[in-house]
Amino acid sequence: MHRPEIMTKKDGDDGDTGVVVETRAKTKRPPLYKVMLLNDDFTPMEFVVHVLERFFGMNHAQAFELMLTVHKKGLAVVGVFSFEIAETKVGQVMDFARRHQHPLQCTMEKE
Ligand code: TYC
Repeated sequence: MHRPEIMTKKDGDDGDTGVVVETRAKTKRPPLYKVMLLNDDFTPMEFVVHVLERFFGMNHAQAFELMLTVHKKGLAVVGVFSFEIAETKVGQVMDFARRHQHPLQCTMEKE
């Protein structure tokens, strides 16, 4: 004779409704910031080349080429960094230019 099967807790029913919702923590990458150098008519070319070598780790040829790009185009991105690093670079360049009484401007912008 057939009897209905009753599943009791001790038989392994966990009490859940059986719907599995997958949850995955969203890992957002931190935003990046472009650091830009602006052209002006007064800052000496050699000074800008020195800035690019000193604060952006470029060799002389790379620094000279990028300085010429800024000179011709008006501005150029000289690096892309996290907010904190970008802020530090801008501060270092602005401070260095001010101490040497050059009007060189360095800014940052969210990418
Ligand atoms: N235009 C400057 C000059 O002719 C050189 C220069 C280049 C200045 C790049 C600023 O970000 C700059 N002396």
